Amino acid sequence: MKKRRSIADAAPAIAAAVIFFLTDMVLPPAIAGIVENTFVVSQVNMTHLCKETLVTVVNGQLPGPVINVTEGDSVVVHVVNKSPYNMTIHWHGVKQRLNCWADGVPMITQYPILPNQNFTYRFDVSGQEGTLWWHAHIPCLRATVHGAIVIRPRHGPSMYPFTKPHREIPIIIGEWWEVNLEELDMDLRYFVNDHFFSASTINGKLGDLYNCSGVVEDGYVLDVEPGRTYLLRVINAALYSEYYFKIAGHKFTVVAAGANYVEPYTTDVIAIAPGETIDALVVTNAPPGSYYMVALPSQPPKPDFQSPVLVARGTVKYADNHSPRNGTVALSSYRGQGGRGSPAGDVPVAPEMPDNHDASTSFYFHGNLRSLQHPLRLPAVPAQVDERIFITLGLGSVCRRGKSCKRGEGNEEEFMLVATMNNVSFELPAAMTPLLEAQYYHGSSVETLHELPDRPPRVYNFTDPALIPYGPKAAQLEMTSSKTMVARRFRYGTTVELVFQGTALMQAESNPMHLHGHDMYVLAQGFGNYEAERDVAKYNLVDPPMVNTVLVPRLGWVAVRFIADNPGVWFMHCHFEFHLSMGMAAVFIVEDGPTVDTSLPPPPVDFPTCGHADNPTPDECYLKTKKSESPRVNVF
Ligand SMILES: *[C@@H]1O[C@H](CO)[C@@H](O)[C@H](O)[C@H]1NC(C)=O
Ligand SMILES: *[C@@H]1O[C@H](CO)[C@@H](O)[C@H](O)[C@H]1NC(C)=O
Ligand SMILES: *[C@@H]1O[C@H](CO)[C@@H](O)[C@H](O)[C@H]1NC(C)=O
Ligand SMILES: *[C@@H]1O[C@H](CO)[C@@H](O)[C@H](O)[C@H]1NC(C)=O
Ligand SMILES: *[C@@H]1O[C@H](CO)[C@@H](O)[C@H](O)[C@H]1NC(C)=O
Ligand SMILES: *[C@@H]1O[C@H](CO)[C@@H](O)[C@H](O)[C@H]1NC(C)=O
Ligand SMILES: *[C@@H]1O[C@H](CO)[C@@H](O)[C@H](O)[C@H]1NC(C)=O
Ligand SMILES: [Cu+2]
Repeated sequence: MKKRRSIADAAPAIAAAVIFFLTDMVLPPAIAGIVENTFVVSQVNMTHLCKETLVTVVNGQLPGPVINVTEGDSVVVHVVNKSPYNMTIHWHGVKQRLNCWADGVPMITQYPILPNQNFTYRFDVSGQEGTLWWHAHIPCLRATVHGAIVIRPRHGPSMYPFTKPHREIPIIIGEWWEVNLEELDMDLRYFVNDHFFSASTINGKLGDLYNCSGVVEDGYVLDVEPGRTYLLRVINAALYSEYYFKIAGHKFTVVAAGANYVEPYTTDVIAIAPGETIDALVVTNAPPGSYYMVALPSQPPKPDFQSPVLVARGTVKYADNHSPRNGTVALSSYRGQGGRGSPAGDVPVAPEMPDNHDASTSFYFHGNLRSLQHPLRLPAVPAQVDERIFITLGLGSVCRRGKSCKRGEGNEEEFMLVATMNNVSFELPAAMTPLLEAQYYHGSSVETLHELPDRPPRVYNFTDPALIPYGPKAAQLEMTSSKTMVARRFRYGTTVELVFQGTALMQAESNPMHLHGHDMYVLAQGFGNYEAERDVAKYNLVDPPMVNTVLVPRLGWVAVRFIADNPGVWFMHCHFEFHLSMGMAAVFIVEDGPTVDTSLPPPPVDFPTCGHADNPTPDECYLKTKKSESPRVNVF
């Protein structure tokens, strides 16, 4: 176990600073460092589509700054909140071993950072290499408050389990929103108005498929040299959509997913859902010229609601004065790939994209990932399962005024749409001590929790497409309920098997399910309804990929296992923002183990408890909160 160092006295600096020191680690005299960053969150005006929009960003940039570290480093990020919003930053996929305090989920792990307040995050990146990302965990603000986390091997790029790349480039797929994101969250939560983003983006650029008054939007340009290997670190930071990503005339070799290495897998298309990160090599072995890179949002077909298909386009541009290293490729060999345009001319070659309703390309892309034998790979999949939870994901209705309501003509506004797991929708209580603080100081006496059940209360044909529109079949199933803090408690070291079952209840969306603080082994997936007798046989117990975000296919299921060996309070939720705002979430509480090395240490000294650093003691604060709250049912 690595010893934690006090870095509280490291001087904050506006510019990123890297302070190196020698470690006492036994293995090769590698250098681990402290990487220090300051994130100033503020609002800036940005103009796209002829319209000035006020956006909340970090250090004036969209996407925000890259956190660039090597495995084993300690990261310090000083967040200075100059925005008018409450803020927290979540380090998506960072395991935060024994460090749940830095996980950045408001009211689950910490109080939000209020406007004009500061907060310092401190965490290590050990045992992980590849691409992760950071984002605001304030509803919808992550659309613009996000950036890449790049973790390189500690002993340098020659330690990559693949060709050392010539350059490494983050590719962040996102969305450009012209609506106020705080209002967007309210509208999603209370289902007031439908909103759409105005464009998709690649590294913050919309691309030449968008124009207004004849002025075309800039696209992201990747300048390349021929005959080189580039490592693209692809991140889906979008609120709304899965994406298909392609580069005309080039193939990808996928080498990592969720900062875990995978067996090299060659494909011409990357399918990526919100919260996922995919590392892929691209060899520039096409005839020198220009090639479009395209990010296409995908969505379920009708009868699901159809949103406009908004495509982001960038360009891979070969340097002019080079001839290809690998000889010339005959024109016909890439024309035949369905491209149009001319590689040597002004018009870049465009890739042929999958249909935007295509679910099987995403299914096969994800199904083809296998974990790579590598020293950082986690131990073998545990064969023994301690707890099994079968979780249905769907939508449902609650009565807006909390009373009973019956669907009939003219009373549609009495219903509120929510998203559920096992027919219960997650709600944060209005005022409370953050759950982690309450759990740390008061353990199992924590109130206001509602247990996530082991299985849905009713069995029905989960994936019957006849449920999708509001029809007579859905009417019998749609009523549901919201509970504060839907949660599960696990003893330290429990092996948990989760089967996520997508349902057709009022929609047929996929669901990218994200677990904080742990990686999950992805054992199997399928379309239709999960059947244990049949599907357990499909489990990959040999080399399943490990991810922090697992995509549950549309009208399908996925089975995962994880070991609850990181004490703390961890959010588990869908990474589609509309599902999260509507309550598709739960909290996993992992209890302390028997030793110091298996127990959550106390909060850092400067960690604000009960909202103020100068608060008396957490105890008094907790009691104060408890008294002022109305009693709630405690199911534990
Ligand atoms: C953004 O633009 C508006 C209107 O032009 C202006 O009133 C406002 O001060 C600007 N805000 C910032 C942060 O630049
Ligand atoms: C990240 O660090 C590596 C090694 O220190 C350096 O080569 C690279 O340019 C850095 N990248 C960024 C985006 O800062
Ligand atoms: C910001 O956080 C504070 C403290 O938890 C809370 O009282 C307030 O309502 C929050 N503000 C918003 C806009 O959510
Ligand atoms: C927050 O940090 C900034 C920059 O380091 C500093 O100027 C400011 O005084 C700090 N504010 C608070 C409330 O600590
Ligand atoms: C601008 O957009 C319109 C509508 O999307 C399109 O018809 C037109 O060709 C575009 N113009 C340019 C210059 O791209
Ligand atoms: C569920 O519905 C689908 C589509 O209507 C149908 O193909 C399937 O047989 C049904 N399954 C069961 C178990 O009834
Ligand atoms: C969900 O629970 C409600 C009661 O709260 C019930 O009426 C409904 O049938 C249940 N739906 C499903 C899909 O289990
Ligand atoms: Cu979802």
